[in-house]
Amino acid sequence: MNDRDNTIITRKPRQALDRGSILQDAQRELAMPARRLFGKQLLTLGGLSLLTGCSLTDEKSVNQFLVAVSRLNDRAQAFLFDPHQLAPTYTEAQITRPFPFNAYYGVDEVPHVDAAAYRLQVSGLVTGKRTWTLPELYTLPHAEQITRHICVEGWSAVGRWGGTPFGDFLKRVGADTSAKYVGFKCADDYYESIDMPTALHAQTLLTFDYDGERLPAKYGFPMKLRMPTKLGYKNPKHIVEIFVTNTYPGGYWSDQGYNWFGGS
Ligand SMILES: Nc1nc2c(c(=O)[nH]1)N[C@H]1C(S)=C(S)[C@@H](COP(=O)(O)O)O[C@H]1N2
Ligand SMILES: [Mo]
Repeated sequence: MNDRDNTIITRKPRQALDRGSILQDAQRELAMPARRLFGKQLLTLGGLSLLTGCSLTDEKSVNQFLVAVSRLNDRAQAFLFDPHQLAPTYTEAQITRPFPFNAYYGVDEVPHVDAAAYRLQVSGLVTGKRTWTLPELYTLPHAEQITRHICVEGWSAVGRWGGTPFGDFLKRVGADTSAKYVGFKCADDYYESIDMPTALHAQTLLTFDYDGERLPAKYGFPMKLRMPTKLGYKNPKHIVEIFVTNTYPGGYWSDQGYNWFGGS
């Protein structure tokens, strides 16, 4: 057998093996204790889809992706994050109806936030520490997105959210955008935090609307942070406080030691 034949024979398997060994390396890295990692950021959908070779554009690729992700632990290194990578967007016809509800409790226990009494607290490393009423928030510049929400419990769905670009909001409140984290407290016992590059990502929206209507209680009234570059549980609903910090704030699921699939 000459060299040329050999090359032809091994080309495909070698590509397959490369992906396998990349995933194996990632798995090793991810299994390391969080304190040894560079930062405490969660592996992003973009990073994971690169590792798994899945495009995340339809049910089949998302399902393949979820299977691949199930082998990974839940911490990752910051280099896997590409702040310029955009998540796929969809058409109105591709919206999943009805859009699924999910929380750590049943739909009959959804918190009902009183619109008139509601105040959003903005705190931490911001020059504009203050509270916001809903009418004030509704006057902010508006953007819409139709994107896929991917839940680690094994489902994904396309939805349409409307709200204000979160990066612009952070700049408006004088956030220190060189800080590491943005944390969220919710009207239930949920809390989450995200890295600043994700907070400033072009598709990260502070949403007040779902499918052209005010966000209903089950989808997070009065607001849900929508990040198509992050898995479902990173998207806090019923937000009551937003704070900017350099101290890792954790999150409802990650603090219980759950990995990306461990929640239920
Ligand atoms: N406040 C709050 N936000 C939350 C949750 C929650 O239990 N409480 N669950 C998360 C999870 S795991 C998912 S999949 C999505 C579900 O959002 P949906 O009900 O709009 O589908 O909300 C996320 N944000
Ligand atoms: Mo989820």
